[in-house]
Amino acid sequence: MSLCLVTGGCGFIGSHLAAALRARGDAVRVLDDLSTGSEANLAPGAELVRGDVADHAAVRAAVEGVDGIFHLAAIASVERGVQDWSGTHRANLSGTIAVLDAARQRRLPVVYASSAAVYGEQAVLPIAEDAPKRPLSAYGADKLGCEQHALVGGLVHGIPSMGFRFFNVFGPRQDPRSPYSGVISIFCDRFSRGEGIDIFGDGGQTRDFVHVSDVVAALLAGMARASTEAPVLNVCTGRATSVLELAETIAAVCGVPAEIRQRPPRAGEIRHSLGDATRLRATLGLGEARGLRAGLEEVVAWL
Ligand code: NAD
Ligand code: UD2
Repeated sequence: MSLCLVTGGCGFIGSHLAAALRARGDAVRVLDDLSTGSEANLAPGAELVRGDVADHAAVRAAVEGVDGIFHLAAIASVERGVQDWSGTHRANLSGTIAVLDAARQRRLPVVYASSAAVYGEQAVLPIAEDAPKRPLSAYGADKLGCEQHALVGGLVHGIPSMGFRFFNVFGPRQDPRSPYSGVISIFCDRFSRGEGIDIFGDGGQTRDFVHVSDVVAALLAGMARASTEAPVLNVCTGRATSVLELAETIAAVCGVPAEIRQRPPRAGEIRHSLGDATRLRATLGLGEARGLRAGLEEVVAWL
């Protein structure tokens, strides 16, 4: 049994990870400022340290006695990076540097969340890890910065790491009431309450929606593969779904007509995002990702 630190462990993905770690018998310490996460999400038996991941003293104290770090704390929204450039930078990039800095003395392995947002718009789909990185948002630029600092951490300080570029993650416990939340949680919430939804643009934009259980499987497997070469893998399904198709499927799951209002497109919005999962599966030995429809039914049942 080991002790793992999970930053952002009261959030959507972090809470599922913490629960999986507890279920396999690990001790878990969570560092979270509860800004978007909630104490109700804390995995049973996990210890909560309330603090800011960009506060070096708080992070240094939180890593005491731990065997490995899963770093998920961030302001997880492209839109919030548009509204609050400096504030999101502090949490998303300075927070990651604080984690790496705290890991360096004992060379603790760090598994951390990057994002498909590092790729920006790509001409060639699906997107493999070696594709050029052209972030179109502050959020994507900071996530790319996390990857570069992890590389420096390996080269200069001998810190083993593994980064994961999550595509669009969905599942239970993704907060549906925040305007910055993921599209699936918003659409499921609105349709299940008999309300209409807003689609930004024509709805022809596509995303690769990956279930949180597949993300947790990758994170768990990634800890054993952390290395000073700072590898980074996509976490995706290799299946594209348009936002319009998604809305119609969720309406069908909820048994309501799809009432859709078309809104102007979001500024700087990526049109198509589809990941290549070949390297993920080959490196970590993971199977086929979970299907979208079954995952949507689970989210609607959870609400
Ligand atoms: P979330 O908002 O549910 O969870 C983030 C957690 O971090 C919350 O509990 C929040 O309170 C905490 N937090 C935020 N700022 C903090 C700070 N300064 N100090 C301490 N704690 C802080 O988001 P999520 O969807 O679970 O995202 C987890 C990670 O995965 C993030 O790094 C995010 O950027 C990344 N990611 C998410 C997605 C997705 O589709 N959800 C996709 C790509 C990458
Ligand atoms: C980006 C990242 C993702 C993750 C996430 C964190 C890409 C391709 N993906 O997701 O990896 O880091 O940011 O926030 O960079 N939409 C509507 N109506 C709504 C809400 C959303 O039409 O009410 C559309 C939105 O315009 C977009 C799609 O749904 O085309 C997905 O939006 P999102 O906010 O769930 O995530 P996205 O793609 O910005």
